[in-house]
Amino acid sequence: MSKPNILMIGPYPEWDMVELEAQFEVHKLYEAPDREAFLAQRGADIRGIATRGELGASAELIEKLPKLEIISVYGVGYDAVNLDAARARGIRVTNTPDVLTNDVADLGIGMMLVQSRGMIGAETWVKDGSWTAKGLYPLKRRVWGRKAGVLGLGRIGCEVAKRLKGFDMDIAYSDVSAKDFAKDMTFIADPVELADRSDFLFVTLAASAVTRHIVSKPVIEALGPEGMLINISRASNIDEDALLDALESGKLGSAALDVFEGEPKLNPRFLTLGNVLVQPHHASGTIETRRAMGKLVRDNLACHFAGQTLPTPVL
Ligand code: 8YV
Repeated sequence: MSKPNILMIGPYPEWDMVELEAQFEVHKLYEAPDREAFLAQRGADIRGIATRGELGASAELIEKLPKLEIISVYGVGYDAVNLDAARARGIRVTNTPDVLTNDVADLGIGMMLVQSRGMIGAETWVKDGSWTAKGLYPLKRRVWGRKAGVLGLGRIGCEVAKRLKGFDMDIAYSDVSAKDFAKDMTFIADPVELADRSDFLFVTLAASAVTRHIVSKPVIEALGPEGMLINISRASNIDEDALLDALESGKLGSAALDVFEGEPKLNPRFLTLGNVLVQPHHASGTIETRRAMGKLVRDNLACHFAGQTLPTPVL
């Protein structure tokens, strides 16, 4: 029997390519010299998409694939997939939850520590001779025992909170409602109030049209000149212009960001700021997690084409 044709929107690690090519007829849209010509020629053969969280699948793309049955996302976030277009055609959508939760939380905590203790600047201090020439490195802010806010107490938010407890922090969270399992944390519905009582504000909620710019100018300014914003979710959850203004004016103390509007090209204003730690959207980027994500993408595709229950369906 011939292998199902699948379309890849962006590359995966080599180990996944080997496995995918063994199971499917793989077409790499990202390598096509002329995407439109490729879609016009081969679009009607495609039965599955393997995409990445930040790349998703647009309505325009879905429309060009009349035989599309499934979109398998390598990532927990599926906000870049046009769910309405998929739903209208009965196209299944899957993601890779759980397997990446701990790594994403680890990166958030790591960024908090690196940024609060000024570790990047401290390394430069050693390497550029400042330690010998100028003496002691400027004092930075402590992490343990301070106040943290978690915006979105889902899987990733819970793992962030669990780690923050290890730093004896006073933790509050916002979500659509108070969670029974989170009685040792303070529930604050309003993100502005949450930011106001936080030294560190973690953004951990799944992005959607509803959460767009939930971290608004008032939220950013409530966090204040001593506060730090840490984003390990999606850029769309933050009003990026307001964030840049506040970082430039000092109305916000600092930020640690793994995601950006228009990434990988980010707003050049970020590049000249001394109070922002920037990371290349790699919170799930460990070999262990990426292997598990790749396997889940393939398992979802394989189950679909075998007529079996999907391991991690979204739609
Ligand atoms: C990316 C992500 O998919 O899980 C998500 O939602 O955005 C990430 O895991 C990953 O960086 C691969 O591009």
